[in-house]
Amino acid sequence: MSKRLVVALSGGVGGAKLALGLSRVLSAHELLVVANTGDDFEHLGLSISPDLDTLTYVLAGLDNTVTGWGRRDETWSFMESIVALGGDGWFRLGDRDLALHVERTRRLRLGQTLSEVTADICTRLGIGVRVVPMSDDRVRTRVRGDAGWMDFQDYFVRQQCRPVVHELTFEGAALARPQADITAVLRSGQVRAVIVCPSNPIISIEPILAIPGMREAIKASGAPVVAVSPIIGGQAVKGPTAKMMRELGLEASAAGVAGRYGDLLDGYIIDHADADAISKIGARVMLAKTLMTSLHDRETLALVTLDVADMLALLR
Ligand code: FO1
Repeated sequence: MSKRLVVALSGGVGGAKLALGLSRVLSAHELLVVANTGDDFEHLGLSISPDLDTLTYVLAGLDNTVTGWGRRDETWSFMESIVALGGDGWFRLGDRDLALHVERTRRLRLGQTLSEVTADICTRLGIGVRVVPMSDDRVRTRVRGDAGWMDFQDYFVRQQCRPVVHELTFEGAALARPQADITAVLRSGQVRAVIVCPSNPIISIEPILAIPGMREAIKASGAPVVAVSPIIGGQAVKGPTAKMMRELGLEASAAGVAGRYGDLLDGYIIDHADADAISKIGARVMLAKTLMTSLHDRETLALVTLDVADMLALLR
């Protein structure tokens, strides 16, 4: 039985870069991308799934490479008008991006699952790779600051990550079930590797792992689990990862991230800048260029993750 399937766990911007690299070095049917949905929220009456959308746009080549989220070649007439009418303008929805949220909201209200809506949108955008939400059940990341609990996007976008984070919770995770394709693939006996993309471990990867049965299913798959550190030289490539980890009393370093994943990891890929961290990491460590600025970087790092997984499989 050939072990060809690769499962990638991803949040938004950083993870999507490696997901794109994997999609370009694997056949479409070999890759299943699992998206965090803890960032999802209802806004302006719309059901918005930011990490699913970032992954979709990146895999479709429609992403805004400057912001890392939303679509390129956008216009903003809707936002101008909604603000003029007294609506919220802090979460920027481009006119083309808006269509996706309106159409997803309509279909969800008809009773379709988030998986069904996502699969059809990916097909229509010409994406061959499978992109699935971590669960079709509702999970919402909430953040506790000095002023109390906040919804994730309020903290992340409206308040631009300024509040000091004391605690996080993934509301609904305890009752959520892993999305059906994830369970099926992990049980197939055909998984070559599980890749933890370089997303924020706290807000993008841990919601996925918080779903009952998810960690167990990953470990039971028999596939090597390889993560790429989202922190290079003590700094997150983008976003509040280091700040959040420090505020939560965690070590904001490549080794600190590995510590968060614990015994889940078989392999861990860190940047040459963090070579001193090797002695503090339990998993087998590979040094690589983990900063992805070009498409070639994305593909090269994707190949490194697969080579590390294949090597670990041989050592088993
Ligand atoms: N992030 C921002 O910092 N500002 C925004 O106005 C914003 C709008 C937005 C619209 C659609 C979408 O899919 C994502 C958007 N994001 C925005 C990013 C989003 O908040 C984050 O990517 C994730 O939630 C965290 O990874």
